[in-house]
Amino acid sequence: MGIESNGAKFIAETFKGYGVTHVFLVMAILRKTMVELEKVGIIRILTHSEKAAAYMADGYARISGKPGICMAQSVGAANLAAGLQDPYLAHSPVIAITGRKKPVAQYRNAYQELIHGPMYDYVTKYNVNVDVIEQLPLVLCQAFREATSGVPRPVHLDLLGFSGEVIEAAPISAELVVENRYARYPAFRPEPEESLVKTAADLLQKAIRPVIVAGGGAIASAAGPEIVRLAERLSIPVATSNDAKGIIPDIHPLCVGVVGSYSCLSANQVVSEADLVFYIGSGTGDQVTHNWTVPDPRIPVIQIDINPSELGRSYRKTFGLHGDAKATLQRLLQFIKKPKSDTEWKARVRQIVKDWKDSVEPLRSSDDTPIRPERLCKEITNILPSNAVLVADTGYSAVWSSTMIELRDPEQRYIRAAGSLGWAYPASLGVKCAVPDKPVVCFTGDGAFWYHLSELETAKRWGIKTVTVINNNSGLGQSIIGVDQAYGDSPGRREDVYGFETVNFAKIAEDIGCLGIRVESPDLISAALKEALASDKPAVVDVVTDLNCKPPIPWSPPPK
Ligand SMILES: Cc1ncc(C[n+]2csc(CCOP(=O)(O)OP(=O)(O)O)c2C)c(N)n1
Repeated sequence: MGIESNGAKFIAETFKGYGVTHVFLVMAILRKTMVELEKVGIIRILTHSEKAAAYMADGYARISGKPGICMAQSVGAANLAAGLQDPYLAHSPVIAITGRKKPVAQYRNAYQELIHGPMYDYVTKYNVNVDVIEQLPLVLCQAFREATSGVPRPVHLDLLGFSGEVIEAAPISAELVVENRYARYPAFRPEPEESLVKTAADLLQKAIRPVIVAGGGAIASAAGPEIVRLAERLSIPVATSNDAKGIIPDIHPLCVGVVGSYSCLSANQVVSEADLVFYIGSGTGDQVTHNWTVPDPRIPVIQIDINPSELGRSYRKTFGLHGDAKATLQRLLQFIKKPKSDTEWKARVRQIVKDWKDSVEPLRSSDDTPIRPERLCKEITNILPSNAVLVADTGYSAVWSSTMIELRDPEQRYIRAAGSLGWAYPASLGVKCAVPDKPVVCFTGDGAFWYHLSELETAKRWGIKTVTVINNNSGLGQSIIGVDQAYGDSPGRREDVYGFETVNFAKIAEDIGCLGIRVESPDLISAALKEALASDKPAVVDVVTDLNCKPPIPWSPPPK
């Protein structure tokens, strides 16, 4: 990079150096940089809203571990910030770039602009203004460093000029520096002291009824093989948070399913019966613990986390190991001397899982119309390619997909919204951009899909060939229980606050130039999914389901 360079070229070359392949944006932002990005072969995905751009960058980041980049001009900054909530909660390395008006426009009713900083404070770990070109080389590298090291999370750069034009036009002579370590997470794999790892291994070997709860941190660390090895050596059952679903195949004899509030009965029961819980990269928040009832707060815990502040945050009897999950488990495995097989605990766990699976099988095999979501999930299980990425929305979409779809192959991945309704469809497009050779299937409700329906056009324009399965019950199914409770016996138009028109999303998809298939009978689901997966267009499989189907209330331990 020589004297000739400017901010636009510098940004494009830096992105290229860090391995960025796509950026997601709404114009007008960094227009000169757009020209330079094209020159270096980075694809610029124009979206229909800033929030969708952030979600696409998030999906891209979660599947690849590489920072996902999204951008918006000054007036789009608030929309973009809203889209950072989910990646913040999910520990995803998104780099958000906005423009901000020059000082001459400030403090005198600048058109279209609020102060950006505070809007980003709570959804980023690094939130800075870039006022002069001399800052650019440092903050760009720092953005990648912050996003990928320690706990990955979004960062925000606010460049001078409402579209960042001041920074991109400025001459710069700084040398281009690319630190490959920060091109993807985990940038570092720290390990705890050996004596602590040894003690943890002793505790695990002495426990009679241990259980592993793997969380999103275990996925980020790619610790699946180590978790399975440890589980098999000591016959420890493995439950996962929703984020870690798939880290052990659902059909593995030691897998007990997803634990917490969006959970399998078997997982909650097994974790409640354990005498030691081993949290691996899990935040022990209200969802994964079902409001800290599963397990009981008095239970002894071992916990591995890359962030030392997490160790013991919710369980007071925690033996903490500060480190990367994979590296720490590799160490710990060296101290497991005597394998345990065929324990009573393992037999008990197998029985619990069998009972649960037997109890849901009639619903998974139901021939009812409108179609039951459980049946839809069974059909997806049977069709899902062995290297597929399943991207799920929040609410019942997360419950159905994480409890009723089985991931049977260790190659399959599951990614779900950290809670923002509507996240999954644009996120799945970002996932596909990052892993174009893998089949990507999005599982969403119609309420969620409505949010970013317009991105079907983006998918068509760029040939982003995903399969979107819509559990279309013409309403916000998960909202019904709460509304019914609020109404009680009193009459009224309760559907006003959860019901929608009946809409055929397959028709809309077809109009936009995608493949659309409407399915109203359970025996046609399988053929529709196959056709969608084989199609050379982005596909929507619009499955008409029953608004009144509810997943079971999560299992809670009986009061002591
Ligand atoms: C941004 C946002 N707003 C509201 C909610 C609350 N919420 C969670 S699930 C849900 C209903 C989802 O409806 P749909 O996607 O159609 O799926 P269904 O429950 O019908 O299966 C709502 C309103 C949320 N999680 N996120």
